[in-house]
Amino acid sequence: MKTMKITLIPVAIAAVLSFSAMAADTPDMAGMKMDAPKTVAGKTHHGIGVINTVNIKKAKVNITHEAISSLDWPAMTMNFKVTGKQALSSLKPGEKVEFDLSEQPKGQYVITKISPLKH
Ligand SMILES: [Cu+2]
Repeated sequence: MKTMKITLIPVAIAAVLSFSAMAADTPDMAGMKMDAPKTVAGKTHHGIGVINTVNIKKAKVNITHEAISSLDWPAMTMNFKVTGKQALSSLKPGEKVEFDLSEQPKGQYVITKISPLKH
């Protein structure tokens, strides 16, 4: 009977340890998911440009933007995907805008905020 006790106790301890490890994992993983866009990508850059075209259906805008020094980007014309519920219909070609740019995990840059440039 003594031998049974000795073998059962480590099993019980192992079961408790693995259970608490699983319980501890859940909040850690949730925290990692939340932090990922901030640490891996997700840095916000600020740009100024002029709207060329607005594609509301695809949530895309074509912008000729000024140089963005935080990205080491020269001035250029390019398409951007716009995330979130932006009022794209209020943007007009030829309009000067300011926008926030965020790097997504796949290295794509999306506009997270865009509005007419206030003088
Ligand atoms: Cu560009």
